[in-house]
Amino acid sequence: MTPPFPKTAEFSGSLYTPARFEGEVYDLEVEGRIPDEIDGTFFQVAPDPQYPPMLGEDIFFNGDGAISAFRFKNGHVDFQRRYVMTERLKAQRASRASLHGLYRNPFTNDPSVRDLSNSTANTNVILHHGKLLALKEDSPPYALDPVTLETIGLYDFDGQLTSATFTAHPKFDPETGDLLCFGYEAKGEATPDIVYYEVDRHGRMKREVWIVAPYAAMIHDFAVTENYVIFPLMPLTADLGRMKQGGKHFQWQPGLDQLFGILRRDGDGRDVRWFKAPNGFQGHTLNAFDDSGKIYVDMPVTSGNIFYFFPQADGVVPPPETLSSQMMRWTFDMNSHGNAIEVKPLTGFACEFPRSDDRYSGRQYRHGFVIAMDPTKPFDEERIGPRPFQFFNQLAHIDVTTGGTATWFADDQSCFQEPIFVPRRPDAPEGDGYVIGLCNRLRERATDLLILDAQHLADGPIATIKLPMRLRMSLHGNWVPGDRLKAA
Ligand code: V55
Ligand code: FE
Repeated sequence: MTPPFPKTAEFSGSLYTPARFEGEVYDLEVEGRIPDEIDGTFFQVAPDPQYPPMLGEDIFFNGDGAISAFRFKNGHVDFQRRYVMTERLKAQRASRASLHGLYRNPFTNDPSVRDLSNSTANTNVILHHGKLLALKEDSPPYALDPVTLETIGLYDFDGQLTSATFTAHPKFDPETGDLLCFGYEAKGEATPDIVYYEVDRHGRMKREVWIVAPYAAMIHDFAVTENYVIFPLMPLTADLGRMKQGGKHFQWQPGLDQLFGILRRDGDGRDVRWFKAPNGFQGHTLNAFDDSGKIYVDMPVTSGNIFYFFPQADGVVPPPETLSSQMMRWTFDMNSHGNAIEVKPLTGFACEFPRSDDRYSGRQYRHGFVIAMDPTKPFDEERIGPRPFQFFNQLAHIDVTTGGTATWFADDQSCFQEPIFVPRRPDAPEGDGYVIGLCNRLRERATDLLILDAQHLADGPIATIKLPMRLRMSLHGNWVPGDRLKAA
């Protein structure tokens, strides 16, 4: 018998109660109209634990990866959801119990899974070289069939992957289709080694550059421009000794700066420079570009540790309401000799899960799309309870060239998951298209997929696609145009 999940915030409420659903729904109900020109698949992944945690509690980031596919064609959407059949999920199903301990601490796992991959494959999903890759930053990718969502297995790029790990936030070069990616803790748990790779669209490794960071710490997202690679080293350090004693993989360090390691894309890594900013929490990359030796990285920053589950050494975590957060433009002057960064706000509001028009990835650009939090907007706390972790009540469009913003607030029960931007046509101007994302209705315990016109977000959805079940909070996903899947 599977016991119930714990009643903690990590496993309860409309956003975090595990969904554990696998299956298919043909032709979802739609309110409004889906434009025929939207042709392709929205793939995304949620941490969704198969079993209640072995240790009695666990964090959101440790759930088993479950992939959703929303396939758009001729104004219709078919839905499919399947777990990534990771080694750890297979072992759990065989023993009908969780066998894994703390997040990214294999020393706390059941001895029966000691030699298996620890990956949950739960953070992002991309299409590369005809394969769907489910990513977790502590491990190599898992490859899946993009049509059936069947798991093929761990993928080491046909033996070319020399790193123990692979990022969940790779980029694509918009001109070549090359996969631009990295691994940190690349020589094993808590090592300070970082490797940068470029893999062409035929799966051939074109570039491999190794560097060593000042210390082992989380590098969750990164940025690549035409000429540079930027690694944000967060003040969340890893320590092998602590892990061996059964402690957490990461610990927040209030005394450390935010570091940014910058190297030339075509160099050998010996030119790496570490820029620094005061202690804070670097978020996800909206986009980045370089121009005449200056590098511009658009990335939100929070004033302190938002990962309450990775506290500092004395156990302290700041109450979330004491933290402030903004989208920032970080400017690095490669012609300078110092290590200072110019940091200037792009928004006045807290936002995360930023997306841009991927056809402009790493290039000068204008349009950003985020989910945002406006604490002054109404929320039905009486019936829903307090706002959960990662609660965002608005969708927002940011024009990074003018600072102009447009927002859409749904109502007092709704919150958004990370959206994607889908161009209206392959040759449409930048930002002309649709913003598509999941919206959780916390009071109704329901989930809808919404489509908005990217240039008219404030008008609200042009289509609301109804799911006949509630989906759990997810992380990242991507759009794959229909012709790319056929070609695969
Ligand atoms: C993040 C998420 C992760 C992880 C490390 O959002 C960082 C940041 C879902 O797992 O393993
Ligand atoms: Fe992420």
